[in-house]
Order: sequence, then structure tokens, then C-alpha cells
Amino acid sequence: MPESSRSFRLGVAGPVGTGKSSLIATVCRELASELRLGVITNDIYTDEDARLLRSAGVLDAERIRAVETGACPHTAIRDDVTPNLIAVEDLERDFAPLDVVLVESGGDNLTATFSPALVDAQIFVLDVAGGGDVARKGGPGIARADLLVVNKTDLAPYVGVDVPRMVADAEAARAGKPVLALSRTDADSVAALKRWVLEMTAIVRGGAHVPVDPGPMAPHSHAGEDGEILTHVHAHSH
Ligand SMILES: Nc1nc2c(ncn2[C@@H]2O[C@H](COP(=O)(O)OP(=O)(O)OP(=O)(O)O)[C@@H](O)[C@H]2O)c(=O)[nH]1
Ligand SMILES: [Mg+2]
Repeated sequence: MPESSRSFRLGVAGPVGTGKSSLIATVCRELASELRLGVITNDIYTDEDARLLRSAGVLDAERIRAVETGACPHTAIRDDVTPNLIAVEDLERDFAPLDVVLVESGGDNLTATFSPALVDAQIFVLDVAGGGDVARKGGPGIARADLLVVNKTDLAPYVGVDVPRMVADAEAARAGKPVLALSRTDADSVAALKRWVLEMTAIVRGGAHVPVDPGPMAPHSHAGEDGEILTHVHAHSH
């Protein structure tokens, strides 16, 4: 594929239910008139996220495609990224030229991050409902994603979380990389997210951005389909 038809590939990862699909819907709503967008979702067993995004009506339904990973979400976004790369390249070919393809990871735990072989930059999404101390727990996404989002700040009073404190904890874990307190009900925070995506798009287009691998990950386990526990380590060469 000629270089000019390659989009900026932006990953969105983070624990289950923190608002990854909602953030992608917000980005589409805010930027679909300025940038040519596509979306790839990853779910283990379903295309639920793709259907949710299509029904949000923020982007042409054909520009939103699902990869059913059938396995550990880490595998699909790190170790065997081929199905995702094919999905991204198909989308880029079918709707050429695209400016940005957003790739949503299957929701998982704190350790899942994208391989730089799949995305150019990545957002890691936490939410206040997961607890104010989550940012202090660290992990590769929290420490080294290109942007860390502390989402659903509108819920902070209900779950007893001090947002400035949670943001300060996150900043302390990130050596100067940005942290954004976000709520879809807070227009200023949505504008800040939009600015970050536009700036990152310009940086990646300009060739000045070097994708960074936030890994490595800790060994972890998953319950298999029949209930057995699968423990495995992802080996990576850096
Ligand atoms: N109050 C509030 N709720 C939000 C916000 N963003 C998302 N949500 C809600 O959080 C829930 C989960 O959002 P999703 O966007 O589906 O989260 P996800 O991370 O994509 O979830 P998985 O893909 O299942 O891991 C939904 O009920 C959303 O409506 C927000 O800014 N404020
Ligand atoms: Mg989702």
C-alpha cells in the first residue's frame, strides 16, 4: 500500500467499561467533519462495540468494523496483530484516503497495551468509578500510553473520588506525558480531547512521532471458555 494511503492508527485501551467506545464515539462526533475517520473494534466473542458505535450514528456504519478476537485481548493487540492489521488496511483501502483509524481494544485489565506494530499512538482510559487509587497502581498503559484519560469525572462526587488528586497521581506516574480528566458532559474536556487528537494527527503526519511500546506486561491469567484458568506470559522483543 502506498505510504500516502496509510492513516494515523490510534489505539484506545483500558479496563472493561471505562468508556473506550464512548470516547471513540465522542471523537467521531467531534471530528468526523474535519477528518476522514474509520473505527476497528475488538471483542472476544461478539461485535457488540461495533454495533454500539454504529447505532450512535456518529460515523457511517460501513466505516466501523469489528474484529472478533476469540482469545485474550492482549494477543490480538500485541502478539498476533495480523487480523487487526488486515482489518485496518482493508478499511484504509475501501475508504482511501483515511486520516485516522481508531482501534478499540477489548476491555481487559491494567496490563493490556497495543503493539507499535499495530498503532502509531495509544490512549489508555481509566474511570473514576474504578477507584481514585487506580492511577497509583501503575502498569504500562498508565505509565507510558501517549495519553492517559481519567474518564467519567461527572461521577466523581457519587463515588467519592477527588479528581485533581487522581490526575496528580497519574501525572506522577507518567514522567510528563499528558493526563486528561474527561467527561462527555464537560464540553471543555471534550474540546481538550479533540485538540489532542488533532495535534497528534499533525505530529504523526509530519513524521515526527516515534511509536513507543508501553509494555512489557506481567504474566496474567484468564478464565477459559470451560472455566479453566489459562496463565500465560507474553514474550516480546523490544
Ligand atoms: N457518567 C458517565 N458515564 C459514561 C461516560 N463515558 C461512558 N460512560 C458510560 O460507561 C459505560 C461503559 O462505557 P463504554 O464506552 O461501553 O465502555 P468500554 O470501555 O467501551 O467498555 P468495554 O468495551 O465493554 O470494555 C456506559 O454505560 C457509558 O454510557 C461519562 O463520561 N460519564
Ligand atoms: Mg467498548
